[in-house]
Amino acid sequence: MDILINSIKEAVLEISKALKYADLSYSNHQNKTGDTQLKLDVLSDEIITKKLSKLSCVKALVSEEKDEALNLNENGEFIVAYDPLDGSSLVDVNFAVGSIFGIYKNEIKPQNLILSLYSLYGPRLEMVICDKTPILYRLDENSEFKKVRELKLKEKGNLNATGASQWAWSKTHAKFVKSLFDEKYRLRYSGAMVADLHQILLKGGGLFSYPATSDHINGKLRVVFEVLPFAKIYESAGGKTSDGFSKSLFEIKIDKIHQTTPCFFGSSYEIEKMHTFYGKNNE
Ligand code: AHM
Ligand code: MG
Repeated sequence: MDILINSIKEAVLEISKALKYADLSYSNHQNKTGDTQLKLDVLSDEIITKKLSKLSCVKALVSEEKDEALNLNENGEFIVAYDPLDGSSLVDVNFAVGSIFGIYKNEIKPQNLILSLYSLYGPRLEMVICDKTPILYRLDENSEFKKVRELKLKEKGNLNATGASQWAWSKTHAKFVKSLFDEKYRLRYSGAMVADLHQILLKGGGLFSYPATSDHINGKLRVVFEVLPFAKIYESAGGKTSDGFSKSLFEIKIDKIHQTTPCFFGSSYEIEKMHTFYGKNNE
């Protein structure tokens, strides 16, 4: 596992360098979810693929930017699922973006997710690595990731990040979001889940949600390489997750590698409050 984590760190460093100077234009291809790929999405995917393909412990790679799983070593133990550059449409405005990784043992099932990692390319380069508890690392002047601290969520926060178009929200979701603002929650939403979830996690609490909408009834965010890696991190930090109805995002059944789901991540208070709205008035 250490070899795998080190290779991911090397890939993250390389992506961070590419972000500074590489071409910001679009390619001619769409990924499986229909997004036109930026050249940077493709380059980040290639950097990760090149690094991880060298490892005999890697059974397969599953990427947001690949239509199918890339099978590597039949006897490998780990399937690495990743979003190579989350929030990539924000690189042109110079916002923070990141890479998200979920390491599954033998087979892609929620219970088999044994390690989650993400990087955040902001003013500093940071990584969070979580097996049992999420730990924050920051790159130092010698290009080494140094441990900063363990991350824990409080019972309740005061930030609210909710995605998608408001015209497409359900009435239930709109009422729930309003109830948080009525409680003096403050709006924080950049459009890169990796940066928005990182902010809530480091500030100690709040809610991030990407609900089901009238145009996308299963939400937008992808289960295998976006939602479950963060669900592990939030639950390990003492928070809670749900798809709006479930007790945890880990209850989900995975049928397809590019499957999406509505998702809620937060401290206990916000998720419990969400259930009081979604449980009663489902309209
Ligand atoms: P990406 O992986 O193609 O960058 O898309 C995922 C991103 C998330 O990071 C973010 O939370 C969401 O899409 C934003 O979508 P919206 O603008 O609909 O709120
Ligand atoms: Mg993404």
